[in-house]
Amino acid sequence: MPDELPEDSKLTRTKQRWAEQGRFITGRTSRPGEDRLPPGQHLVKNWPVLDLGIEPAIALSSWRLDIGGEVDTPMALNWDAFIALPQVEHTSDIHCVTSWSRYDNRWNGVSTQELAAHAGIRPEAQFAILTSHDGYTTNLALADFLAEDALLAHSWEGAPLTAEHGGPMRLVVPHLYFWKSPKWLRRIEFATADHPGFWEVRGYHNHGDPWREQRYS
Ligand SMILES: Nc1nc2c(c(=O)[nH]1)N[C@H]1C(S)=C(S)[C@@H](COP(=O)(O)O)O[C@H]1N2
Ligand SMILES: [Mo]
Repeated sequence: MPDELPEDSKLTRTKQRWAEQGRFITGRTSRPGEDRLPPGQHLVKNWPVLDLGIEPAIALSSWRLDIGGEVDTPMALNWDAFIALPQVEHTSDIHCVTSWSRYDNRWNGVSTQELAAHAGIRPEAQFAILTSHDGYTTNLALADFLAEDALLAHSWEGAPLTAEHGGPMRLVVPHLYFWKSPKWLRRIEFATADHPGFWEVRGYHNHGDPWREQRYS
């Protein structure tokens, strides 16, 4: 893991400027179940790649997922231990804050609820603080992390998740904007206090609900 984040790229600076300007805000609200497409979003058929510009190469033999903080059993799962956990399949929509959405993504992996139970999450835990191999960070309230359809995904559409989309494993939290779904997940820290992540300190909303257009803070 890099000690420091990379210099903000041109794309990062552009997205930060959009946050300052309130780009893509429509002021409309809609509800899941009524409209499938959240306000200000447009549908794409392809799958854009968005990240800090670093694509870590992670061999399965050296892959580890650290789970720490407010848990009974801090652990460093290796790939075999991760894959041995009970598996789930969820199909969900992606909503990126830069205004594209993509329907019907079929994910396979381990549910966040399963993982939390495996580590023995303590009642003091209120937040999940996530750190990735490229230095990216993001933060989730525990209830969002533990959403029914949230999972640590290793496969998409029946095939291993490609490196550009976060393989070997990324988090998927479908009910929030996609910046809350870290690629190349390295560490989950269950914390009593919130720690805003990479985009949250650069003007993005702390919660990120697409149905309420929580794009920027
Ligand atoms: N590790 C990591 N995860 C990340 C990012 C990143 O830069 N690094 N970018 C986030 C953002 S802003 C988006 S929109 C999605 C993009 O995921 P995709 O490239 O698979 O479409 O990843 C999110 N997770
Ligand atoms: Mo994004």
